[in-house]
Amino acid sequence: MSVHLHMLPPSVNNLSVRVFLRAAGLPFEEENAWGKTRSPEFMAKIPAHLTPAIESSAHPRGAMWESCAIMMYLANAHGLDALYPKDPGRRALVDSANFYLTGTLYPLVARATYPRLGFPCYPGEVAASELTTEEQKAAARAEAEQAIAEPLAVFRDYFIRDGFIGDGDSPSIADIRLAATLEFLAMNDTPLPDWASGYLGRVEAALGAAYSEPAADVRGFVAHVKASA
Ligand SMILES: N[C@@H](CCC(=O)N[C@@H](CS)C(=O)NCC(=O)O)C(=O)O
Repeated sequence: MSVHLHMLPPSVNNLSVRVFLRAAGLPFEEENAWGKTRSPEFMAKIPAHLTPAIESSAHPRGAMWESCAIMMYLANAHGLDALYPKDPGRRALVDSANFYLTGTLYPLVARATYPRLGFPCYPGEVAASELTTEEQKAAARAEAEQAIAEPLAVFRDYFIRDGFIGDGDSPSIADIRLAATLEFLAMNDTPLPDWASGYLGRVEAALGAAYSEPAADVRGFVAHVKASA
């Protein structure tokens, strides 16, 4: 049964699931959701109006969203233990890394990069507020960029060490999620640390075209934005 993926090509949240589907070898088709996420048809299925989102007749609601949850669901449904280890300890590392990414690292990445990418920022954040000056917005963006170093070092020292997240021989869903996220750090003034470039290269080499092909959409978008800045 084929998975129908609603996705936005320049997004790293979406890149995670696009890489996962290719690495998993599952049958899928992709639909570009640009301009559609707030339509009544889309919101009837996916009320959070978020991508990545999948439609699957096997799912109790027929559709779901959240990149990490989608990867966990499909890996569970198809017994993809190499991508999502069954051993409780190794799975705990993967889950912890994914929760830490979405709860701690990604909000900083979004605050640092979305203003430059031209992506909408979340209500209540400095970049989205009409109450702050351009200087204040730029200072807040720079603060977020600086704060990324700490969670990144946690990924290096605790989760990754010299291998992959979950201590397997090949990338897990948490490596896919982190590698995709690192793609947006090219928007920052701070260069990606050498270890992180090495790690990204390791994940990409292990996944091959499953990573490189969809990553080209993000990289092309980032290059375009940087060239137009
Ligand atoms: N935590 C979510 C974030 C999803 C998200 O923010 N999706 C954005 C694109 S990056 C989106 O689809 N926005 C469309 C909208 O809000 O209408 C995940 O990891 O999947």
